[in-house]
Amino acid sequence: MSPLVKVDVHDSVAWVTLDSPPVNAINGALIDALSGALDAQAPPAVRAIVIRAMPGAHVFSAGHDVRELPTDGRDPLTYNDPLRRVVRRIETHPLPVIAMVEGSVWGGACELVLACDLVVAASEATFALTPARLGVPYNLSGVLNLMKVADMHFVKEMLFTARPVPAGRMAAYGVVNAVVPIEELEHTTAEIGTAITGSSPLVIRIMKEELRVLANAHPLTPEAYERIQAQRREVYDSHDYQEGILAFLEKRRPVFHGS
Ligand code: YXS
Repeated sequence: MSPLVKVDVHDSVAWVTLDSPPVNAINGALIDALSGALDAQAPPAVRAIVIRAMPGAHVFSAGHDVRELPTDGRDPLTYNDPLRRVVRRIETHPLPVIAMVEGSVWGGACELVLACDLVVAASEATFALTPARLGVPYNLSGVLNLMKVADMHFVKEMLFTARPVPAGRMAAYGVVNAVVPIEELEHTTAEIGTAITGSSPLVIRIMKEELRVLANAHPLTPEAYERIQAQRREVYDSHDYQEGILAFLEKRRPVFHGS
């Protein structure tokens, strides 16, 4: 298995550990390794999957690798972008996927975590949706994925402020299933995994797919889709988009002009 991802199977639960220092930035190499690890898990040997960072991680994942965001006028979040690919892989995987979170989760990594079927977080964990801080026009399916797990006002607060939100508040809004002290994190996650392994994998597989299909059942006219895409292009063709990426790479606050 790639050194970027480690897999250990205990009691029919596959523990998939992200190990791409320093911050598990979501890039092509990490997503290829993670997708390969997910594809290798199947019943009867495995009945549930846990995605985690290395024990003691201060950063679960810093989100999309900013250095892989295009600056030549291409859409930064297209269908085949690594982040989009791994979110779909998690959503369509026949096994339940549990995100076990310690440390801070940033940007697209929040969507990766929230695409999992359950989320168990350490008390100190935080979640920050940061596209607005980087000048990145999040894409439709990404925004829908956030709306599927949280109330609209909470999603807008996270997207508009880009501030880290403590795990306890995420749980209060039903986004995180359980928040526990760091020393109980693995045990609590393992208990949930074991409870799942006692159920019919066939029934879980179809219920997971039923929920995915129903949650994605949002009619959208071609005109509405094209209008949104045109607005997104206005953003990734803008000064603000270039400035957001440059400011990050130059380790300074961005100066946005709204154009
Ligand atoms: O300077 P070196 O070479 O040591 O590298 C630094 C950072 O540049 C690098 N790094 C990243 N590289 C690529 N993509 C990233 N997302 C990223 N984040 C960090 O890691 C090295 C250590 O970072 P440093 O010195 O800042 O560490 P720290 O412990 O002080 O702070 C860790 C973070 C994660 C709090 C800090 O690095 C940070 O705020 N990173 C950016 C988090 C973020 O806004 N991510 C969103 C990425 S864009 C995305 O996910 C979507 C496209 S969207 O924006 O739409 O959601």
